[in-house]
Amino acid sequence: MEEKIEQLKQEAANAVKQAVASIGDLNDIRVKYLGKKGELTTILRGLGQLSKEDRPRIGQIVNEARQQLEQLIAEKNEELRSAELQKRLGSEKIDVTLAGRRPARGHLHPLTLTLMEIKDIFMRMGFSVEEGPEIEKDYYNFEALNLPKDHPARDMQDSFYITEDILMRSQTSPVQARTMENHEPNSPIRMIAPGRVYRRDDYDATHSPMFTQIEGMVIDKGISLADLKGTLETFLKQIFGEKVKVRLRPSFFPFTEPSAEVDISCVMCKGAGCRVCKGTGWLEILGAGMIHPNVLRMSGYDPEKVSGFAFGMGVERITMLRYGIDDLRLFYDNDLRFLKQF
Ligand code: 2NM
Repeated sequence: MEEKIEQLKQEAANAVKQAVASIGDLNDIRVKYLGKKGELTTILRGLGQLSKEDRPRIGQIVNEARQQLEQLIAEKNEELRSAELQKRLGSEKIDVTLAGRRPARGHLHPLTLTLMEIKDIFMRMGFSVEEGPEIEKDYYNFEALNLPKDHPARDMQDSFYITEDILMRSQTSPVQARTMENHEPNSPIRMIAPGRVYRRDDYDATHSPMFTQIEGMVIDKGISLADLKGTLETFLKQIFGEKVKVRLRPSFFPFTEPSAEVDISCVMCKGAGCRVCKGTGWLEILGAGMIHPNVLRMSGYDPEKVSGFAFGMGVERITMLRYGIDDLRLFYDNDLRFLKQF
């Protein structure tokens, strides 16, 4: 019996020594020898069958063996735990000197950037920024702006009508008419109106059924074509650079008389002639003119007492020229490869 116990003890001790893989292995050994049905436990249970003289002696030996084994297992357990800890400390260490990871941040759309810059320039010149509805009355969109009933822009083919007298605004000029209406007759106005406008255009590289416009207007006593030219030149030199040249060509708009197209020297070739300016050296950038007497009268202003100029431009076109973008659709496609560049 003593030999059997000694043998079991040795066997268990060897198993503990070799249990290097995990704490789980060690537990298997504990169950095998010391568990409820473990080998040393079984001997302890069987003490009753031994003679009275043998019982205390064998009992003592088994208990000693159990205690020694418990001790060995506890030591090994500690050893494995500390090895595991060292291993984790080695592999999971944090480099506190490493540069932080920046969270991905969004940014403004290129059209918004251009709009903000244009607004800034005009605000520095004392202009207010006015807004109006995108769903507009035919009266403000056309009638108040001296566009007669038979004007082609008023055709269902050219504008998005919602009812007979309500449509998606085809220009931001209705905001000018509304602003005049909201002012004391003949009181001075310096304003711009940025926003979306809608036209029945096909969607291709140069046309979109929705685009962004900025129009503006100045009304006061004695406003002349010289004020128009000086103001727009000041604006264009800030947007496209001091060196840019500006010229006015005669044109026609129903709401202005006289009317002009405003060109700048080509920003790509500096006026030498290239593909973008079609060899002319000039780019059409603005429409403008002196506000038609009928337009002033319609909104309660007296063309005998005050005069004014007005202008309009496409924000997409200006953005394309500033950044060298050749396809209008890029603004609306939401392709991150494009948007990320601004
Ligand atoms: C343009 C070109 C020329 C314009 C005129 C007016 C108003 F309301 F004062 F009569 N607003 N905008 C105007 C004049 C717009 O866009 C190409």
